[in-house]
Order: sequence, then structure tokens, then C-alpha cells
Amino acid sequence: MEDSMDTATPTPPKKTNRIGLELQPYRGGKTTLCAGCGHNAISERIIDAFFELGINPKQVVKLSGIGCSSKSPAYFLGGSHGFNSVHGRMPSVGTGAMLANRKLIAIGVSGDGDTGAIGIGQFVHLMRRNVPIIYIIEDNGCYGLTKGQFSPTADVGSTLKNGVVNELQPIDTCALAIELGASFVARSFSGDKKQLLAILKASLSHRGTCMIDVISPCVTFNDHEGSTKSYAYAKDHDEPLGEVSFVPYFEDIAVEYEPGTTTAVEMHDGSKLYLKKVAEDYNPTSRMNAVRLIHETAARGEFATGILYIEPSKPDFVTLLNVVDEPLATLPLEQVRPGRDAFDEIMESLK
Ligand SMILES: Cc1ncc(C[n+]2csc(CCOP(=O)(O)OP(=O)(O)O)c2C)c(N)n1
Ligand code: SF4
Ligand SMILES: [Mg+2]
Repeated sequence: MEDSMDTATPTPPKKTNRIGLELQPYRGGKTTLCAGCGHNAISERIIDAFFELGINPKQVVKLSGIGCSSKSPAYFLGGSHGFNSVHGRMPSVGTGAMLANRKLIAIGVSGDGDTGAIGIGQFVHLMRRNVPIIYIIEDNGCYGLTKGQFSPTADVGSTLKNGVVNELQPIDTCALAIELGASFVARSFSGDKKQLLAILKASLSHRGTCMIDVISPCVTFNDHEGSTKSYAYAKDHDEPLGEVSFVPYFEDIAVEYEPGTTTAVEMHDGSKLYLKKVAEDYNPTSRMNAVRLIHETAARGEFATGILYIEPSKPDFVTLLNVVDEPLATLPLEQVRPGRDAFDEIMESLK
């Protein structure tokens, strides 16, 4: 009888990242979203980005509102902190979390309905404050969870499955975020793995609000002919702004590029971002350029993808408020209570 011990192929060692973790802690629960939903592809890229950059999941807080998209933090970074908030209210919860513990890395997942409809008021203030959060909109142009009604990002002329046509002007969340003061604004497509991964990695090196709108088709309610958020439409009308390459600070790679055709951006932590230009005069550090590009492509029925706008040195909200380095959440009581003498002094000064 053959000895099975001798013939068995040894299992290859599992791949670990630079902090010695395997992929497993970066995964979450099994998805309950529809098979083929764009949101699942985005969760996969988030897992890859955090794993490949070697970020400790315990240092991360995941945030969301309500919707199919807002369910997705359950499907990545299982060991991270998490708060699934109320519909459209993720920005205020995220702002509070970052003020209480500035050492956290915050990643929020919202939907086009969660952001553009009920949550628009909170979104606006998150952008203008430049709160250090990666804010992802999984944009399918509809309310997937409540069976596919038009959302505020649905394009004029786009149809529902039953033929109803949208007549209302859409909100372009990227143009809005740039106008309001977000310091990192990007658009991508859930079907473009390479670009989305590079954008996510770059966002993890940025300090300030990273608003990433990802066209993410809803295969159940908004993937038909006539919809401008279907896979087929997105594939045919995606206009990438050239290649996005990201070199993290711990990788000493020299990237060769032709000056004048590539914008090189130095990130806070020393990582490097290279944005290869397609349009000669496109400058991702110019607001005017970015907003013009968004409007020009939209007028042609296209959507530009890539890092549309970046302002690496703009101070984020927590820094602007001069919050102490030690997380407020863990400051000892004697440091957060002013004490009798301090109160007496304040009262005295008010006399
Ligand atoms: C206060 C409140 N109003 C309405 C709803 C119903 N509701 C749940 S999800 C949703 C919209 C979700 O759309 P979106 O944010 O685009 O997420 P998707 O499901 O498309 O990913 C709505 C209107 C709710 N849950 N709470
Ligand atoms: S209904 Fe649409 S958005 Fe929701 S999980 Fe299914 S495909 Fe995704
Ligand atoms: Mg939606």
C-alpha cells in the first residue's frame, strides 16, 4: 500500500503582508448582496488595498448609512471597528469618531441615495470641513435596497426597468465635493480593478476628505438598456484620465516618466502618486480644470475616471481644530476635567 504521507503535495505557505498578517483578517462576512452587484467588487478592492499596504485592521473604523452599499462594510475588514449608522447620517458619526480618536483611519461607504438624497446636508458639511475620512459612494443611480427607484445621480433620459424616464438634473457628487473643499476627489468604475485599487491606495496616504464616487451597477434593478448606470453603458462611456500609479513610502521604486505628460504628487507620508495625463492641459491640482472636465465629459454622455482633483497640503479638520495628539477618547480624567481652580479662574475673568 502506498504511503499517502510521502506523495501529498506540501501546502504552500500563506502570503503575508509587511506587518505579518495573512489576507484573512482583511476579509469580512460572506456577502448577502446579489451575485454580480458592483458593490461586491468594491469590497474586494478595499480588502486588497488594506492588505497590500499592510494597514492594521484594528486601527480602522468602518462607517456607513443605509442601503445595499451601506451594508458592505460587513463584508470587509472583519476585525475593524464599525458603525452602521442611520440613513444619510454617516458624516456626523464619522466626524465624531475622528475627533474622538484622530489615530483612526476612517473609511465610509455610502450610496448615491444615502448621500445625494437624505444625506446631502451632512455630505456638504463633511466636504467643506475636509474631515479625514475616505468617503466612498457606490453609485448605481438608484435606490437598490428599496427596489430601484431613481436616485439624485440618475442622468436625464435614463430609464427605469418599466420605461419611466428621468427628467431631473442629476447631482454630480464629484463636482460638488470639489466645489465644497474636499481635498481628494476621484471617480472610478467597479469594473476597473486596477484603477480603483490605485485610487484606494492613494487615498490611504492622504490626510483630509477623500471623496471617491464609484460607478457600481445594480444588476437587479438598473442594468438594462436605457440605463446610464448599467455595466454596458459604464464600460463604453468610461473616459480614464490616464494611468494612476501609486508607490507607497515603504517601496523604494523609481518610476520613469516623461516630464510634462505625468503629474507627480508627493503625499503626506512620503508616498508618490503619478498621474499620467491623457489631455495635455489637464492639471489635477486645479479646481477649475477638474470641474470643467466633469462638465465637458458629462455633456458628451461620458464620465471621466481617475483622480480628478487633489490638494495634498490642505489642512484637515482635526488639525485645523488643533486637537491634541493623544486621542480624546483615551485621555485620562484628570486631563479632561479642568478642576475647581480652573473654573474659579474662568468665573473670575467673566466678572
Ligand atoms: C429615514 C429613512 N428613510 C428611508 C429609508 C428607506 N431606504 C432604505 S435604503 C434607501 C435608499 C438606498 O439607496 P442608496 O443609498 O443609493 O443605496 P443602494 O441600495 O442603491 O446601494 C432608502 C430610501 C430608510 N431606511 N430610512
Ligand atoms: S439590489 Fe442592486 S444594489 Fe442591491 S445588492 Fe442587488 S444588485 Fe446590488
Ligand atoms: Mg444606489
